[in-house]
Amino acid sequence: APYVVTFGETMALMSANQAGPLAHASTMSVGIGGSESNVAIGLQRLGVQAVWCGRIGADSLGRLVEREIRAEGVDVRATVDPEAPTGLMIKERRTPTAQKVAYYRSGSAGSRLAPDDVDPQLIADAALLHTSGITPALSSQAAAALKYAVAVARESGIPVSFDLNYRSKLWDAGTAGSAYREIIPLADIVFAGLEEAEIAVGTVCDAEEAARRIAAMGPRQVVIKLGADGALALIDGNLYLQEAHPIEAIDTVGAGDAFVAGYLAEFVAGLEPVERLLTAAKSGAFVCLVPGDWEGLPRRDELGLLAHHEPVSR
Ligand code: KDG
Repeated sequence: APYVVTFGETMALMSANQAGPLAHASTMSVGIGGSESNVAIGLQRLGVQAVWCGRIGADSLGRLVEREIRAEGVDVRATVDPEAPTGLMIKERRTPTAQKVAYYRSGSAGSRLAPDDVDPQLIADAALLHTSGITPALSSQAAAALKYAVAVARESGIPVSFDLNYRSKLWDAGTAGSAYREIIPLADIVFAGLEEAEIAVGTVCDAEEAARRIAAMGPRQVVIKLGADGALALIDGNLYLQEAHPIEAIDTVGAGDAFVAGYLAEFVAGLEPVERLLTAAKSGAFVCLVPGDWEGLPRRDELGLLAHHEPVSR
């Protein structure tokens, strides 16, 4: 059966249960989060087999990461690194509507991801390779792993998906921009928020201009994610606009990954751009409706729920 390969760092994720400064939080919830495993779980829930590769520490949080991703049906290929801890991310809900994210991941096992953690045969037999711009920001070793995986995919004729995923806490825009410009020409599908797209093209512009400039670097599918304003895509030279679902967002972290998972699930299934974007928008909306980076990701038979206004579906 066709499967999608993705890899990156997944961290343990702790979030305070109540709004307020973290210094006054008395209880926290423990979970996991990582852009690429979020996408893998999203694909899996939509019926596409996903494989996630990464590195975890030889610790309880590493077992948590592995167990949670595997519990979703994703095929987990995790290297256990005895020399580094599993990374940690902490979400602080400073006000009921404003969140802050802190990373405790420098030197983590996940950031030590290396080319050796990438199985070339696994990629050569896949339907698609999905990567994100978080990985090259983690370490030069992780950047090398990404370049190796992309090179293997290209040699094997496997489409490459790349989500720019800029994280200002990991690197600056200038460094990120040059890294993006190295990877974009090697990708078939590029996802970016407008600011991320501007970092890649090196100039302030609107979504359509950004998409055209990125497409000019090579990728035939460029999707600009605009959050509550939906998405704009340039696919094989044709322009598409997708509206976002009007929702009351509770936690927008992970919405981009959910969007990517929705798009890629339909791409792998051979569906047309309009359908890819529709499922992407629905999937993104679902994740915003509940706390957590990925927990709200929809199963295929739940996609219609967004249109329901009845509180109970029987
Ligand atoms: O897109 C959501 C991710 O950002 C989150 O789950 C954690 O991978 C993560 C990161 O590096 O921020």
